[in-house]
Amino acid sequence: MHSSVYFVALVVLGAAVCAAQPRGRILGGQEAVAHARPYMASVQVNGTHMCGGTLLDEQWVLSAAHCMDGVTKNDSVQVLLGAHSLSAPEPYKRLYDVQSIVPHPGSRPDSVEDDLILFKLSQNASLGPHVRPLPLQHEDKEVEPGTLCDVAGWGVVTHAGRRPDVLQQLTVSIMDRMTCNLRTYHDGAVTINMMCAESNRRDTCRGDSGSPLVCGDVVEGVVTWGSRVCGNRRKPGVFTRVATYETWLKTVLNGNVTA
Ligand code: 5W5
Repeated sequence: MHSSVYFVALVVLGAAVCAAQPRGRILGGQEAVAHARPYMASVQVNGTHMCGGTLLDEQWVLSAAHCMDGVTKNDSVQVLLGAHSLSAPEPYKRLYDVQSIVPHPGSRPDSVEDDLILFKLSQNASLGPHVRPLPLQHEDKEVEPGTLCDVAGWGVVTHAGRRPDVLQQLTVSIMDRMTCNLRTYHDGAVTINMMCAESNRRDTCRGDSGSPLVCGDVVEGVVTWGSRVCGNRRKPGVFTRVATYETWLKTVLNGNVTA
């Protein structure tokens, strides 16, 4: 009699704990509609996914500078386009070699400032419905707090670090910078070149760096930051605001900077 009461209590407790956990996927998101984000890139080091990226035109992919931390000349850096599954053969999926890597000159391994990088593909990407660039926001205007934006990636889907095979997506709500900079949040680290999104259970995580934050039909931000607690309400997702980098981006894409 007593033991069955304990058993029922244990089951109820177990169910409550499970309901409180993100049910996988980017951390609380879901599998993306296959190829609905034809601009999505997987930046790969030695054949494995390291970061997300955005195809900007036939030759250039935007990602986060931190993605190359610790990467040396002996490592291979490639960009996967047209993919939904990282492992399955897919007709429009192709791995491109990288001809040059252009980190933002202000980026440093020990800093989150200017966390952007451009990869020039060694061949033009063949464009089509499954591989298509996405324009960047160029108007330097804040995205209103509460705006719902979309982020996708192949980053880990559990706190234990399980890697997904297929692209995951999540809708996040933009948070005002003032709240994001509170002492118990990011404590003043979020500059005007960055923006925050709510991270209560549903959040980006390891391997999502470099992925685009898409609001409406433009890229507003790039997933940044080094090590973070994922899914913690007080540690919002931080994104580099692309609009503030328009001059640098245009200079590199127009071929006026070499690497
Ligand atoms: C990253 C990374 C990685 C982050 C991917 C965000 C892997 C920083 C490289 C640059 C191991 C929370 C590493 C396995 C890190 N970075 C990249 C797969 N890639 C966060 N930083 C966050 O593959 O570490 O992602 O909140 F993802 F499949 F496991 O990001 C928003 C914890 C650690």
